[in-house]
Amino acid sequence: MARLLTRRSLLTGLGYSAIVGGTAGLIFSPAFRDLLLGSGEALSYQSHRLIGRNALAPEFTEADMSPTFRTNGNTMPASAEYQAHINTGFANWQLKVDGLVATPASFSLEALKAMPARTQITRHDCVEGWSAIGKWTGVPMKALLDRVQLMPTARYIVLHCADDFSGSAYYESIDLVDAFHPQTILAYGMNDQALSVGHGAPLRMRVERQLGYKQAKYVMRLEAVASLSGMGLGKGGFWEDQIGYDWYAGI
Ligand SMILES: Nc1nc2c(c(=O)[nH]1)N[C@H]1C(S)=C(S)[C@@H](COP(=O)(O)O)O[C@H]1N2
Ligand SMILES: [Mo]
Repeated sequence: MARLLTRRSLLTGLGYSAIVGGTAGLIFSPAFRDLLLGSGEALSYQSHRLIGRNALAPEFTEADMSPTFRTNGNTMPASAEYQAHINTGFANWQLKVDGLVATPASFSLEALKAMPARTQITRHDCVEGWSAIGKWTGVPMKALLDRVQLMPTARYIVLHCADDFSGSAYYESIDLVDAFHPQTILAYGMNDQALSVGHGAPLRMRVERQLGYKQAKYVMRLEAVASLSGMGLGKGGFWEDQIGYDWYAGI
């Protein structure tokens, strides 16, 4: 709530004309040709972009960390492939990075851990009405994208997950501003421990300026795409497809 109020006061400070002008630009920007945003969502998206591509979500101290951080959604992917990874301690697991990239690549957990890491203590906000502050450690998505080199036609990064609900795979997507944002990481550590299965082992995204359902767990593959229309039901994510949650879940 505090952050929402902050954003509102910032918007007031920027003035109405800036927002209207910005929104007109937004509607015609190529990134939105294949997405129909609700007006509240467009305002949220555009206000974040006005505040700045690299504006940071608040970070907290160890003293602020929640004593318990509950799990939500799937907590144990059912697929045989994932079960095999659990049995082998993710030793043969690899993150694929492909799609519209110059050099598709796969990264073992060890390879990801050998890359420069970022640790951040942030607040997770679930639309179902709970929040928790936790510490996340992982590799910035930017570092992976720099390795594979996006093609100029790439506009979104799709995260393919190992789990499903009744056969519909969980997936999520973000634009390139969020993909290259310094706080967007693929986390393998939580609260100074290896990421647990319940919280998305071996790898989950943290995209800190958005809500909980964007924080994809059990990430198996990053795919660079030009359009989200061919993914799932075309709305850019599992909950976006199923119940119409906003694709841009800014907080
Ligand atoms: N793959 C996958 N990612 C997911 C979910 C899920 O069910 N499957 N649930 C989402 C929702 S709604 C929330 S609030 C967070 C919960 O993360 P946690 O279990 O670490 O608390 O994960 C998000 N990412
Ligand atoms: Mo959530």
